[in-house]
Amino acid sequence: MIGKVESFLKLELEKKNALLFVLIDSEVSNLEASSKLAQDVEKIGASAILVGGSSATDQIEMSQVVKGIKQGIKIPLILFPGNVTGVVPDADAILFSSLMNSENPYFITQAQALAAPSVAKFGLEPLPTAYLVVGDGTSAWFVGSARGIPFEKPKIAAAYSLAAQFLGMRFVYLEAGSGAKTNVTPEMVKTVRHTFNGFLIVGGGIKDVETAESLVKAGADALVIGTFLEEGGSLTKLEEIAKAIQRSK
Ligand code: 1GP
Repeated sequence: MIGKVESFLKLELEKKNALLFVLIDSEVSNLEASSKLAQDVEKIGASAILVGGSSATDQIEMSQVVKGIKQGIKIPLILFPGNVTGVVPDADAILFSSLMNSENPYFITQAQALAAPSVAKFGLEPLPTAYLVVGDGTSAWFVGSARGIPFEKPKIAAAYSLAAQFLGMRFVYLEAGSGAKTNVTPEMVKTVRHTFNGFLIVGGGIKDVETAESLVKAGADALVIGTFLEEGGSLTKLEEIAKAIQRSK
């Protein structure tokens, strides 16, 4: 069933060519900094805040950060769990993801089974997502025991995305990994776009307008940016990225 957050994202996508999601790692920024950051990025046009990541494992801290951020924003707060510890109350939705190209079944279905009762209990809207790790050497790749899809093999990413669609998943997240040196290529995004008829999220290593524009032109529906801000990137530049992707499809 399509819930409120998914409907909101679809509506946003009708108004804007592509959306900006900002990833906040609850273990990098403290509560105060995270709340302020979320409010600031909402003002410059971000459509959702993601909280989580594969290295965020302190559930108590995450819970506090989520609660704190939620009070100050109107855009959806979506959990982006790296494990069962990423499931906390007070968020609006969760990228209910299967790391489809993991070599460990735990990350494909077991963590999901362990987490599902809490997702229901906390009233989180599950966004059914195929999480595909591209390349190697990142935390998401290592922690998730992923057999990274080679950057230059877009057809493999497209095959996984089509499988995801056949399995009923409405979101695909092409992930190069947080702080990745190389982002997912526009060629891969284009190939997946031709195959996958759902909401296409792309993230990992995006820090400039040019890259962001090329990924959106290739067919990304939303870009996720995290490290750029963690490393002190300016809000002015993020706003330029937001404006560029909202008009460039
Ligand atoms: C990581 O895709 C997200 O899971 C965002 O990547 O931190 O490199 O922006 P960055």
